[in-house]
Amino acid sequence: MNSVSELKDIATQVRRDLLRMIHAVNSGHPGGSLGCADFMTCLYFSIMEHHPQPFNMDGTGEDLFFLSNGHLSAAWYSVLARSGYFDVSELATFRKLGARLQGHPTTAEHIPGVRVASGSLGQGMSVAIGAAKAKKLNSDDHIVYSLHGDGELEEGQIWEAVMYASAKKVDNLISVVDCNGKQIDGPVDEVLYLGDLKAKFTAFGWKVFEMNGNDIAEILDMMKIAKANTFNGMPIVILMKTEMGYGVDFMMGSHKWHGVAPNDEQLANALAQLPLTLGDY
Ligand SMILES: Cc1ncc(C[n+]2csc(CCOP(=O)(O)OP(=O)(O)O)c2C)c(N)n1
Ligand SMILES: [Mg+2]
Repeated sequence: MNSVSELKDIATQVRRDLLRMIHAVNSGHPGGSLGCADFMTCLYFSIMEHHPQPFNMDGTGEDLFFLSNGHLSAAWYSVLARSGYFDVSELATFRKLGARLQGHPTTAEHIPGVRVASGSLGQGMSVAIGAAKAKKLNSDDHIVYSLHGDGELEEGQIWEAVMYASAKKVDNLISVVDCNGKQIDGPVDEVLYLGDLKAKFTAFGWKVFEMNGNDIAEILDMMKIAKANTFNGMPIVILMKTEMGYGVDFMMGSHKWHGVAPNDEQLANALAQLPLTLGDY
């Protein structure tokens, strides 16, 4: 169990990693990745019971995580490497031809930690529900987590999955929505207003929690509460408020950094705001 200050240091290193990875190939998605770095760090370094080595594709006997908003791959790969799934030096191959660390995660490359391809938005909740149901059928008493973008909730498949999960009492599932209010083309409210998400999920029969996803202590507290509410007949969703680009002042507050790489000068400026903690890859 890592302390809040240790988790903060890891999240800072994850932010450095993902910015350097994206900068090196001049492509990727820094905004959402920076916003969700705290949550992913908490998940892999404190919340989940998981076994990086040897990696077991079946995931039997451990908690599972599915990244449905697969464009946040840079943050996820960093967290996977830093938590022991593969060597951190491999982060230098991000998005390169033939590399295992593709821009959107795939399974064909057999990268440890990745159990399903993602990037085509809307599919990950259905996947997570399937995995959660499989755990129940196998009497495997573990939890399945999934992460989704708020823009991603505009996909119809999400709402079919939401409806299914409560009707079938999939209560070993904790889905988290990255509520950064932004998506590729602008503010979510302007692209397609989602309305009152808390009321919607509640109406669909889910237990709803809210938290600030850029406050590590709050993430730990709320995830503990969410966990305590599993196996209670209802699926759980956490509406996680984050800031796109969190941790780098000039990347915050706009959707502009959804999918744009920093140039040399911007990288240097960003890294100056994120002190080295664990050592760069
Ligand atoms: C099915 C599908 N449609 C469109 C896209 C293109 N796309 C990639 S990211 C994105 C925006 C998603 O918004 P959000 O989930 O809020 O992610 P954020 O911008 O906050 O990282 C879109 C439309 C996609 N990846 N998959
Ligand atoms: Mg968003």
